[in-house]
Amino acid sequence: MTQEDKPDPIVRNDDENLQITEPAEVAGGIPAVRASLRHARRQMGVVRGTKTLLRLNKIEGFDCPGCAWPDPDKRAPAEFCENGAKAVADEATTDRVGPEFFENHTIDELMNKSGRWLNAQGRLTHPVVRQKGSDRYEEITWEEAFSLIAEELNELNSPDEAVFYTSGRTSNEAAFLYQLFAREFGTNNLPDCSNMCHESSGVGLSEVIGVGKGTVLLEDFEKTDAIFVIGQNPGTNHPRMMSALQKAVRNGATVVSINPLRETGLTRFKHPQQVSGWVGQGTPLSSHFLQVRINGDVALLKGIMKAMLAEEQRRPGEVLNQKFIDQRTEGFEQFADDLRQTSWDDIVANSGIEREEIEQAAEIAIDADRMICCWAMGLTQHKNGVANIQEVVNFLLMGGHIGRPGAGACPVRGHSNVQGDRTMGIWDKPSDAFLDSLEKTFEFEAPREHGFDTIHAIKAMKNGDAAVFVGMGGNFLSASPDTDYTAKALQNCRLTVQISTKLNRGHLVTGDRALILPCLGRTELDVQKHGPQFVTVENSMGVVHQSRGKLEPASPALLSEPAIVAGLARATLGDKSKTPWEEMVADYDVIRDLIEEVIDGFEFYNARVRKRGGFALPNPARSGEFDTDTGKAKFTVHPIPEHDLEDDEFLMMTIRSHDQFNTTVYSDNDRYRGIKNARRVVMLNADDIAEAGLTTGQTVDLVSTYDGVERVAPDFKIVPYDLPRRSAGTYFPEANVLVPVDEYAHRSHTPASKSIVIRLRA
Ligand SMILES: Nc1nc2c(c(=O)[nH]1)N[C@H]1C(S)=C(S)[C@@H](COP(=O)(O)OP(=O)(O)OC[C@H]3O[C@@H](n4cnc5c(=O)[nH]c(N)nc54)[C@H](O)[C@@H]3O)O[C@H]1N2
Ligand SMILES: Nc1nc2c(c(=O)[nH]1)N[C@H]1C(S)=C(S)[C@@H](COP(=O)(O)OP(=O)(O)OC[C@H]3O[C@@H](n4cnc5c(=O)[nH]c(N)nc54)[C@H](O)[C@@H]3O)O[C@H]1N2
Ligand SMILES: [Mo]
Repeated sequence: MTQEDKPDPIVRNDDENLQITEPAEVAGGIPAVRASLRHARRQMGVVRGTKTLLRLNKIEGFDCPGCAWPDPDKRAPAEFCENGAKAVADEATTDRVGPEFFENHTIDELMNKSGRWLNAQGRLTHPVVRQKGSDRYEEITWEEAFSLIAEELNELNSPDEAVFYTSGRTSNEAAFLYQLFAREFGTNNLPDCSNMCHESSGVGLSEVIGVGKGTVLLEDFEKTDAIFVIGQNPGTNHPRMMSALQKAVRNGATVVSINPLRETGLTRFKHPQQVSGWVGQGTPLSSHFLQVRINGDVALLKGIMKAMLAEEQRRPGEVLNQKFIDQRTEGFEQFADDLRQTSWDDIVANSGIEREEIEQAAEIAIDADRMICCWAMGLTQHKNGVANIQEVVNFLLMGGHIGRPGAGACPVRGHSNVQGDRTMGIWDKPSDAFLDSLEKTFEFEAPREHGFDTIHAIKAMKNGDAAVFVGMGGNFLSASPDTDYTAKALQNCRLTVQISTKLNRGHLVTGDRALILPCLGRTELDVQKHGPQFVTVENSMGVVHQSRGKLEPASPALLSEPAIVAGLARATLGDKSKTPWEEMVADYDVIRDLIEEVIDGFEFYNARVRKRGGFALPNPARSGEFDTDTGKAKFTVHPIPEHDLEDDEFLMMTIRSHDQFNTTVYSDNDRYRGIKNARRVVMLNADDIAEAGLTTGQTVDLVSTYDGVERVAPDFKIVPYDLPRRSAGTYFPEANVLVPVDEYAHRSHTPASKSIVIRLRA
């Protein structure tokens, strides 16, 4: 295929045959156990499958690549969940994609296969290259691969024409080396998946509480009285969180869920690893479900807080934590004034929730001595993503719920080490203190100018301001917004390099030259010169611990991620670099010693991480210290976002099904939502379907016309679903073509993939 024939980058599925049944009422239980075992057997065979699942998240085993939820200290015999098991089975599969696969398939041919098919072909085994003008990938040695990349990098006009992307599965050790290489090369262009994920949480929290991370530990769930779960679908995406919620409920806590969808896990849950979870009705979890409109959370939270303020007037001293507000925060008066001026009409209209229901939710918050708020992508992926997070903080601050046991902010991270990668310096906006420290340890001059985040990396490649793309894991093409635009951006590059475990669509839309460098996964034994190595990761609650792979590597030709980075660095930087790349790879303890030198909080890293359960990083807000410019936590004021939809417009959120991990699709089923054999579907309220004269199962094109540009996602089938009027739900990544590259959150630049205005074209 030549560069002139722009391939269609839309994710096409195999033949679909939509079936609709009732959504499941209970999450977990026997169906979840059966689904995990079935998946493991299919990918790995009976023995390897069972052994692998038993090593998952054990103190001596590997960290589950499924999500970043922490592990309890007293683990169940097998602390795994259905979807963690799927993620592991997907990596530990016995199928292989070797050089002969690429001899037999041109890139054009592969473009006609679905993302699901590509992933199902198995693990990548050898480095391969696509030479300029060639229609396929062919085998290349590691040495040749490294010198090809070095040559391209060194020919750039400026180091800032290179982009080094990271997805969140990369270990602390690999991430630290990767950012060091990028900075010794001379750029801060280190975009990561977090830019598309919890960046709004990081920016929002840093501004108002002085730390960009959550402030709770797992044990806080046992001590809390109320948990608000906002814009998150833990039954599918963080199933291990369900055990923590179940325990909290048994201890008397109330769970309130705020979501446009009545997600299965949030109503009832059966613990798949407890006998009591195999029978009976399951634990009722969320008695309070607020079916908010898409992006109606600011309005709703303002409503809850307005009700609290009114109640404080009726019962002075009984609702707010006035002492905390006076001593530890600022901006309360302005904040309270704004709430008083906000009308109930606006609140009800924009949240879609009646005043009475809002007041009931306020009662729960008032009654709670200790309260936790959890959230995920339903809050971060809006234009006002940062405001959403800061409204959650306002809500917590009213009751003094930050900095004491059983209470706090809990952004639930996605990728298993996305938080650790950031701690290690994978960041386009590093602080001067971090760079100073890096320079001192490694004796080089670090670039100071901030780099590209994901959105700006895409634009730079599209405009010719960047020409080499390196992806440390992930699927940049399909995960990014505006698939067609991003495809053109990648095709504009001179070189695209993907360091990967599995084949994905991102390997097919390339620069002039392209490389796939296959690496070891979490599950695999990593033996270096000084013997078997382990890596370390940081979970969603700031606890750093070991992960040790045990399986035979998928191919003897695989290198570990740290070894790949070191190879790249030596080839590119030569003797200019004084960094001991080879020694660091020979023994990862050396990497950890150097991390300890550069980054605060890692004192005695090697010793402490060898202790059972690892160690928690310092977090000032968790201990009641607010590291802001004034030393106080800040109340902030935000307008209610309004979406003035035309009569034929809908507000669309792009979400995950029960059977995918981000861009990796395991099957076309969404068991909990009762949607089968189809992913090109659009969920709509039944009354909206009737009013528009459409029918169930009818095929329509989805169209977005942001900024006058028409973006079309063709052939989506209509599914009636219980969601608010004028809302639409589609799956990520099928609907990413509709997300405009310029539609992103203020300040955090997170793509607004949960609030895209669309029309349906029959
Ligand atoms: N099995 C599995 N596990 C995963 C992943 C996976 O793909 N599969 N991905 C991982 C990653 S990287 C991440 S970031 C997390 C993602 O975890 P989630 O954030 O749970 O994932 P999404 O499917 O994007 O779901 C967002 C939820 O927000 C709701 N929502 C959408 N818009 C709004 C809104 O405006 N307001 C409110 N209140 N709710 C809204 C949706 O209905 C949905 O329930 O999961 C991680 N874990
Ligand atoms: N419309 C829309 N877009 C979204 C989202 C959404 O909700 N809606 N969610 C966003 C979010 S929250 C995220 S986090 C991003 C995810 O974006 P990414 O992290 O870029 O995407 P993934 O699908 O997780 O990446 C999967 C690929 O990673 C590789 N891989 C897996 N394990 C390893 C490993 O151990 N090492 C290496 N080197 N490679 C590995 C495999 O080759 C696999 O094909 O997508 C974002 N995009
Ligand atoms: Mo994510």
